[in-house]
Amino acid sequence: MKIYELGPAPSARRVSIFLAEKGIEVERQHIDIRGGENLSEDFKAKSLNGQIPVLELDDGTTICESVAICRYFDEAYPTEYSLFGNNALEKAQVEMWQRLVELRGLLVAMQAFRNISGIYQDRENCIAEWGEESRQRLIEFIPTLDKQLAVTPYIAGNNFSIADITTVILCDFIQNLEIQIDDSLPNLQRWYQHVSERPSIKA
Ligand SMILES: N[C@@H](CCC(=O)N[C@@H](CS)C(=O)NCC(=O)O)C(=O)O
Repeated sequence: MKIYELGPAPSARRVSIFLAEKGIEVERQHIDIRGGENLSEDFKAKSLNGQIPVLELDDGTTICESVAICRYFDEAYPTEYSLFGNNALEKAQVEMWQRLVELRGLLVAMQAFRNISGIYQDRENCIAEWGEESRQRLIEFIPTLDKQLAVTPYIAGNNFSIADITTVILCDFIQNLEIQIDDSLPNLQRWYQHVSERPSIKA
């Protein structure tokens, strides 16, 4: 079993934090995404979305999309406490927040960064105005997280979950967009300091 990744890239880090939380170690292979290694036919044969991270199982089966990879490990290596929720209500709340943070937060942040910086202009049409619009939508979404954390200790409720992992990744990534978690977001600030102490996230 092997994970193709670039360690500090947000989607790869999401899987790494998840694995560290579960205490699972997996062989890694570095992929030079800036240099376009993920654009090769060999890599695209492994990854349906042409991106990292990709998990390759011993029988050659490959899985892309970071949450799908986390889901595989959650099911294949069950522990007493699941980061995807532990009863019907918790599972639905984790799924709801996971989707909200991903669709309204992380993907929008990535679109903003890619389109403003033009970092991947060798492989996609970058539209600066779309990047700015995405950045603005992200700024409008972030207070939703602060509001939620005023009433629950973690993003999806009383327990740390994959929704917290996605939110940590988002909070770190928005620094690339010059968006700060400032004093206008006291609950998000408190939560961020608290979860940053977890060994999985410190690593
Ligand atoms: N939705 C995907 C996003 C994956 C993604 O955006 N990967 C980036 C690195 S964080 C990548 O491979 N970028 C290179 C490219 O798009 O060419 C996931 O969660 O796995």
